[in-house]
Amino acid sequence: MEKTFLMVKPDGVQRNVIGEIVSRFERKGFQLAGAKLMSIPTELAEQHYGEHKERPFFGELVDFITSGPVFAMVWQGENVISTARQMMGATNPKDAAPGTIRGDFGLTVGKNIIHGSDSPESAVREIGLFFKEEELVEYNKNINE
Ligand code: RTP
Ligand code: MG
Repeated sequence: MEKTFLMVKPDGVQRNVIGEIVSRFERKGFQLAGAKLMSIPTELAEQHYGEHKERPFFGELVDFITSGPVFAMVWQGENVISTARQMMGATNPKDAAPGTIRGDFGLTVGKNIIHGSDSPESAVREIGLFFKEEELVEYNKNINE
């Protein structure tokens, strides 16, 4: 079953849209496999955004993502990685279509409400950074096993 890592960023938590965001993925038909409200340590933020280390906004990115609690989630389902990215909308909320999460709730690229893995490799990497195996559930496991 395909899995992705999604995270409501500190601005989304502060603006009380965790429920709204969870609800959108539930209604779409995806299954929640793990979730937790947490503060991100600086080292984890730097690892998570490692691909952007050389970018001019890296420092701001790490400061922002560690500025308050985030809601980290693992979702599963068919094509969940790319479909979740579509449901999130463009990186910059000013370009994100209405009806997408960033289009409906965000205004600026620095505070764009939600993160989502951008490829199968990123998904595996990010799920491993944020969750221990025992924090994820298996729905299809026979309970008598
Ligand atoms: P994310 O990783 O957060 O899901 O966002 P994304 O894939 O849509 O965008 P990405 O290119 O990975 O950029 C990561 C985050 O960096 C911030 N950003 N700031 N100031 C800027 O020009 C700029 N560009 C990107 C955004 O908050 C973006 O989500
Ligand atoms: Mg990204």
